[in-house]
Amino acid sequence: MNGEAWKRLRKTADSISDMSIRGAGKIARAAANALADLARDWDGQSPEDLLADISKAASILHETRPSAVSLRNGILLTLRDVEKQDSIDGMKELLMMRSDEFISSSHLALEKISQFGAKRIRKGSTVLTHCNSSAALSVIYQAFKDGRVDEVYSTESRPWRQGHITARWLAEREVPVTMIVDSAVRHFMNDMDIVCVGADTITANGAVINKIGTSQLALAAHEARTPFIVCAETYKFSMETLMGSLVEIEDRGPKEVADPLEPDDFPGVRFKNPVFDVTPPEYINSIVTEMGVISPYMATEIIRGMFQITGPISMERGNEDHKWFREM
Ligand code: RUB
Repeated sequence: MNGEAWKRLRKTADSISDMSIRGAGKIARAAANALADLARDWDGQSPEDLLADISKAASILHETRPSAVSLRNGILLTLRDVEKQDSIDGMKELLMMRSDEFISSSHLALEKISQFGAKRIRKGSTVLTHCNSSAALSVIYQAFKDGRVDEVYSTESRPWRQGHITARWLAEREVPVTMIVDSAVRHFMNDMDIVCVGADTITANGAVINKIGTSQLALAAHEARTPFIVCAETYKFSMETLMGSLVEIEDRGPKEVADPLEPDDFPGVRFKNPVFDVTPPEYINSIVTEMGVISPYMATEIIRGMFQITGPISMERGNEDHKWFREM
């Protein structure tokens, strides 16, 4: 098997692990691309070997951020029906086609989300955003170009400070932007006209899992009666939650919290660093997807459509999708 192709795949996996590639959409597209790249150069002998290598590659990529539903869905959509092909060429072609489809449909989704979401922002608005979401920024920037946004407030987004990326990105495009620390959110909420954030995962009951601190923004927005909208492509909706699974929250360890010191500089101190939190649907006005602007309570409809589930969902369906992933 082509060693260079494996090296490239592991490099993508490392870039996702160390956050050089981050954000739900970007990691999903990177994984889809890495799988296609591996398939293109695969030079083994049997379809069984190809399937085994695809499954190994899928597991390596999935392990990088195992709780990221976008990553899982990006992989599953890329691999859909590949095992049903009876030749190596057939499998490779289908996988590469699915990968292209996933990547281009995910770009198109962002374009549609920007158009739909911008209309939810009234002229003269000050918008608050959190972390660094391509989907939320696509909406905010479209609204700015349409003359609807006067100013954006961007939280710093500790511990990793993705808010710095957001603030710079907006400033480069001449969008007036103010950065605040996360704990200043309630202090400023009455000055905001709308809160606009992205999502890592959306569950079957309409809860949104996004960067830690998102639920505090939602709570403060709810108290101030400020609309709170979430911008997310449909592949961020989780099928597993329809079958009862709970979404695991990633903990990235003490280093990011202790920063700039080392965890060892705090003798006797324990650290917790959950990097996502859960915002319940009652605090969310709408979710802007490429399928339209929906109520969070419509999440099941999106999940059924995306995974082509008609009628009752079977447990086999969940097991079927698990087949690609194994302990690495
Ligand atoms: C990023 C984050 C983003 C969502 C959506 O977290 O929480 O809001 O991933 O991003 P991290 P996008 O930096 O830990 O990946 O809209 O770009 O998919």
